[in-house]
Amino acid sequence: MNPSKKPIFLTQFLIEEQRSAGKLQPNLRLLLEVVARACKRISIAVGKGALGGVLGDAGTGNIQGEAQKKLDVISNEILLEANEWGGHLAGLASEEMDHPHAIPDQYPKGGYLLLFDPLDGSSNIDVNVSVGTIFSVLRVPEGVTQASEADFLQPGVKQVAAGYCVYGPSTTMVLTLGKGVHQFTLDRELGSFVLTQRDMMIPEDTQEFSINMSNQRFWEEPVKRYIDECVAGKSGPRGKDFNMRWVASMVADVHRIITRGGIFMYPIDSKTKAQGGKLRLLYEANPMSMIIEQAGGAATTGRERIMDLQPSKLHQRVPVIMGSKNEVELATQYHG
Ligand code: FDP
Repeated sequence: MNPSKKPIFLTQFLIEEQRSAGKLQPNLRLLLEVVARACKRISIAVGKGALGGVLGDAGTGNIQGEAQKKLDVISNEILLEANEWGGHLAGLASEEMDHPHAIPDQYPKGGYLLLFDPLDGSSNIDVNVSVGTIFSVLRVPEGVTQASEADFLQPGVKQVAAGYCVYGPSTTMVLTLGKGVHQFTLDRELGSFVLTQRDMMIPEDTQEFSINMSNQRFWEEPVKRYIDECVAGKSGPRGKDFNMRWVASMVADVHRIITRGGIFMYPIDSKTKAQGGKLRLLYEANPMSMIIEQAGGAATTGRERIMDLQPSKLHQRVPVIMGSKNEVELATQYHG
């Protein structure tokens, strides 16, 4: 951001998007503002750390059999509470809930569906490393007022907006409405998101890969080959040295890639094959794929474009390879 220029707040940015040839529907604008407000509350809760009494396990598990952290549960509740009354939604779905959350009877229903991973990177919460919120917005099928699970099963290409928030040294929100990717930074004193980068673009080439190397022995041949060649560096077939980064919060790893390029991989392996992969399609892989593609990158399962997949269940998992276009294409090509 140019400090001599007047800041553009998220509200102003969205109103301008709405005005420019009616690109952004008023109800979608309201939805995004409400999500941003909820993310500010999550950011405050995360930022308090041990002082807020919010660290540690909640003592419960989600549908995927993963232990829930207190902050997973708190973030989920913040997003539900913020969004259920506004009249812009016909349903919400979350990583932390087995089934979609119905809009309570007393509130009006709207034309959108909101899906989210309220706090991605749970293993990093207690150790003060960046975590984040990922969200995806779909249109509700025609004629539906109270959405059922089947209404959420839409391919990623149908998303009308997607975004994520990283709660790191600063809180940043990255957003796409289907035309470019824009970054906002939370001004903590003002309590407002300020536009800090318009039209983010991922470099097509990279020398940085991101994968959990401890899973190496479980990988399929194409992934082994791709990573072996990166590790071989200058003296290998790629003829250049690669660096490795693995935060283990997808939001933080993808944010780095959006900012300076790279390839992020959570491929299918023999450990996760039975469940279809590790990461969730509807509220992790799809929104991140939309953002990555809008920023000029690519996102595949190794075999197909992620956003073309027809989901078969709400908590479906998929293999993920995303980031700098030329690297994702090469890794995908190795899958034959
Ligand atoms: P987490 O389970 O801690 O929420 O969403 C799943 C995820 O984190 C991603 O954010 C992250 O990239 C990945 O899992 C980390 O997996 P590993 O524990 O295998 O490194």
